[in-house]
Amino acid sequence: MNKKYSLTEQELADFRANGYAGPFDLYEKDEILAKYKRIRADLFDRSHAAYELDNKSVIAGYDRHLDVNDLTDHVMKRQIVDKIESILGPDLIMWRSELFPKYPGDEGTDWHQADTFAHASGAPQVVWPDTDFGGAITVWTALTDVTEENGCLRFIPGTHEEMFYDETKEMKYQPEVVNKLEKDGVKRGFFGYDYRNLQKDPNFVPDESKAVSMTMKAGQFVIFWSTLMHSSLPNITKNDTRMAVTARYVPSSVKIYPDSNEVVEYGSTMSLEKYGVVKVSGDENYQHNRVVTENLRGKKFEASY
Ligand SMILES: O=C(O)CCC(=O)C(=O)O
Ligand SMILES: [Fe+2]
Repeated sequence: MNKKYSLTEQELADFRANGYAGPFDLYEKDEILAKYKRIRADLFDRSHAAYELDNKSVIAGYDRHLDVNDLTDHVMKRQIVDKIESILGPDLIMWRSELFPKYPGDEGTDWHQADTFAHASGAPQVVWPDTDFGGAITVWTALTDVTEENGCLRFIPGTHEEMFYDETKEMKYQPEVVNKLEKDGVKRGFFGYDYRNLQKDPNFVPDESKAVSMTMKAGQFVIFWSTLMHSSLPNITKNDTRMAVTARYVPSSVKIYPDSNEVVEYGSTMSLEKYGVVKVSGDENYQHNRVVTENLRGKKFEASY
């Protein structure tokens, strides 16, 4: 069905070939500035957050759409959801959001792909019904301007249909290596893991000559398959923090965290007691996921423009 913000035929064809689409405009400059200010303030207040964690954990940035009202609205925006529908069809859930800050001096995010998202916890978090190759559509929204200097995303177009990593291999969590690892003279790691440990072929080297930089204005978003080879550059600025929020979408038929009550990764344990997926469009007639219709402050998940 053609919705107001659907991908055009050409955009869809390009998305299928490249594994990503965008950047697209979502928020005006003044709007995103005001929103980012509110979000930043609200993030400090964990009184209604889904997970009890110390603030230092990477996963403290998970699923704040479940308690930060601006993020609750954000994940439901039709400018985003119409485009995801063009790719995945009408019945959609959003299962995970994450905040991705890169502060001045922070390492880049090393090259990776995510299919089942088992990479850090060891247990599949995303299980498609009829295929053992799934992943999620990630929408990465810039809350600040994003440049090559402050840590923009990088993609290797067309790599989304073959996994170069085996997420069932183990990686050891070593928070002490954050900002310490270098690869080819570039500071990059994976939030306390070394993603290279998951390579199927230990000699595999991503072909960075084909990589493209996603420089973006605050308020824009890009869409990509989580199975696309992606990374980000280090933030080499002195005082320019880059901040992004991702939201991850799959068809309603996909099982999220099957048979799990908690998730252990990045050195923390999160209980799924308050967790639920968000129905963003169409029907959710499956019984396999707990679905939430409002956030933990009582604000409804409602479609809006
Ligand atoms: O923002 C980053 O540095 C990494 C983002 C990422 O890996 C993702 O959204 O899946
Ligand atoms: Fe990623």
